[in-house]
Amino acid sequence: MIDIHWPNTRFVISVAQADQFPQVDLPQIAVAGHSNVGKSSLLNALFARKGLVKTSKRPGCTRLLNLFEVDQQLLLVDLPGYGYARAAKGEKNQWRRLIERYLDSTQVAQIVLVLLDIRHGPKDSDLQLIEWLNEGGIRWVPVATKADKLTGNDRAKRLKEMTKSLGMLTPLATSATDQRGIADLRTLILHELAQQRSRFEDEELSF
Ligand SMILES: Nc1nc2c(ncn2[C@@H]2O[C@H](COP(=O)(O)OP(=O)(O)OP(=O)(O)O)[C@@H](O)[C@H]2O)c(=O)[nH]1
Ligand SMILES: [Mg+2]
Repeated sequence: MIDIHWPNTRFVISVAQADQFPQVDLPQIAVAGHSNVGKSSLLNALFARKGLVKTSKRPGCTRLLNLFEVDQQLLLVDLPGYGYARAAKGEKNQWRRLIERYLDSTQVAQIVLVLLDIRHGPKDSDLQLIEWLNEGGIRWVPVATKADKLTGNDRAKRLKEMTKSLGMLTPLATSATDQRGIADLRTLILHELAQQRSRFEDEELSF
């Protein structure tokens, strides 16, 4: 099992265009989801580094892909949020193209954390993303955010509903505010990476 010291994270680069992606030979975890769902906050919680990733009350804060290298072993990618109602249509398409080009760009193990607000998700745009990830054969894992906003009963009820609409996949409930689920998310990421790695090794062996 890989061991990662999460606070040993450094910001690498912000990318506005697909041709600026650096060649990085590390497994990559991308964080995707609606604008304001809590992507940047969740990354700060994961890194245990307050303020390393910029967050905002205003939706549409993250408009570039921001790349973070964790303990020289992993690349975490903060993707721009989608579904931001006030963005111009042209700009929305540009975001989508950028995200798609990023996801197409790498050959190494890649997992997308699909973030869903525990109170509302998944919306149509989330389901579209999931469909597209499935079509592209990209591994994704659902993560519910802002779990501190609900009490125990409501949380369980919402998770059950989300599980149904995701085709019986249960999201991991997390909160960047009270740290719920953050340790589990770290474990989940390491587990996924170990699985991806052995899958890659199997594929290489079969050539
Ligand atoms: N209560 C609560 N609020 C949260 C949590 N995570 C994020 N927020 C708040 O939600 C707002 C948006 O958080 P961000 O992390 O900037 O969201 P984002 O998905 O990165 O947004 P964009 O960059 O605009 O796509 C901020 O006001 C955060 O303080 C959480 O776990 N609990
Ligand atoms: Mg953000």
